[in-house]
Amino acid sequence: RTEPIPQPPKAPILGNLGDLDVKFPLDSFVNLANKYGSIFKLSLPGMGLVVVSDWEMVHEVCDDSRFRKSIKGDLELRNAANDGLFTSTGEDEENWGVAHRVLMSAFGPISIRNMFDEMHEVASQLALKWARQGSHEPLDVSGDMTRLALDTVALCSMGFRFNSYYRQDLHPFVNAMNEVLDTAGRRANRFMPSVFYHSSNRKFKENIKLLRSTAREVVDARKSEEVPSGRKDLLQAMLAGVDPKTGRKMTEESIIDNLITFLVAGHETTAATLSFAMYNLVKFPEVCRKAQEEVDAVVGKGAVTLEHVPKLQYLSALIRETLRLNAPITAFAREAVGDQIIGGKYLVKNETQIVCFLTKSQSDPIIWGPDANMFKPERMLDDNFDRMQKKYPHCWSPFGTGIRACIGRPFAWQEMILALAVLLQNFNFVMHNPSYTMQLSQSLTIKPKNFQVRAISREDLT
Ligand code: MNH
Repeated sequence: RTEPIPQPPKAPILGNLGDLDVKFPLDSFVNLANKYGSIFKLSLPGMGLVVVSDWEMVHEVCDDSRFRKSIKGDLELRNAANDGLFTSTGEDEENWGVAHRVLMSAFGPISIRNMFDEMHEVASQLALKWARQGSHEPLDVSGDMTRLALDTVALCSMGFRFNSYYRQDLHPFVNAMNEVLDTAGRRANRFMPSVFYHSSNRKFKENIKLLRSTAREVVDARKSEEVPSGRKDLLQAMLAGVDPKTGRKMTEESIIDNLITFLVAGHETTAATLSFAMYNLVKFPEVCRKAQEEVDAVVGKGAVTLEHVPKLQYLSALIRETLRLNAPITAFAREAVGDQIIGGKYLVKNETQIVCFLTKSQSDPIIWGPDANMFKPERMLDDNFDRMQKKYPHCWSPFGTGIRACIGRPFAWQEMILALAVLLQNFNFVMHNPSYTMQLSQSLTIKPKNFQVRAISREDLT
């Protein structure tokens, strides 16, 4: 026997559109989950949506034999990145498989370690900028973390320098990318015939053209190097790699799709996580003190090195806890493969989109206890973390799940630990406006809005 999935009352034609604030959907989803429980459905023009938000249901929907990633929500972004890793439908597209297998080792531990020096260089640029602002100047955390993440991913993946800390305006590529992301987000929420959006459509296409031509120039320049640079980056791996399964190499189009994908998938997510981590550090002085003690003990006064990274375990726990409570990608989407019954009694039809809502599921009190909503890095120290992951698989899944999980996780991890270590080593931080309460902006990810700190140098910069 099945039961109907709870659903708010529907309006004619628009269905449940009125239940969503399309500019800032996160609050609407939290409110709906609080009201309707751990599973509810919405009918929107042209699509239906099931939202699950406790551990048990999320865990069930992560079963790759009954469900798969859905890209229904990313179709607009697919205009820019085509069948690149993030926006591909998956194993049914040959380019996904070839790119996945070629890139798995390029994103593996050895390659990531080779990127340490370039990551360090960008982190040092940030520290230098903040030192030069002096201790009275309010610093725009999300903005400067975005510069860090963008410059890092462009430099490490293809040797391209945006030099975001050395310019007032944004690099034209970055502008175009932001506009594409913004437009893609808004287009996904459009329910009027497309003729209403003519001029924005033209701009959208022009921006995508600029993204592709810039990426193509980088690829061409690499291919025609007179003196080989010897770089061992992601671009190099994509140009040289042969897929062991098909014997195929990645096509030039697929390489361009994936370069754009890395920039898009690799910058906002990492920048948002670092911004939330900074917020948690200034909000919880005790946590900040422990983190700083660890950095002082492990790193001391010299430069942060590769060897320090795995030893900074409290920092790791702090980032994990940040990703639990402030997952920058607030949900990932799955779809049923064939009709499925979930929760023992709810029927979801073939290809129905099911959204795993991390903002709620990762603070499920059944898993995390009565203090589930509190920020406590201690619960994320290695032993605890491993035990929780084993006992409740998917209870912490800010990087997605299964074969379509984030390929950039080790990259992001090294980059984030390094950046926080450099910052904590060099500065004490205070909230610029002590009465600031967290506000969020939402696009592909959520990020703190108008969050400013002041950075007081601990000593001369190392
Ligand atoms: Mn990342 C997929 C989160 C950093 C490149 N990433 C995903 C997914 C999540 C995610 C969630 C799965 C989305 C889905 O199921 O629809 N990613 C993150 C977070 C961070 C992050 C929280 C940082 C913190 N990601 C990065 C970085 C890169 C990157 C850095 C690249 C340099 N991510 C990807 C790619 C995919 C992905 C590529 C798609 C992989 C695939 O489907 O094959």
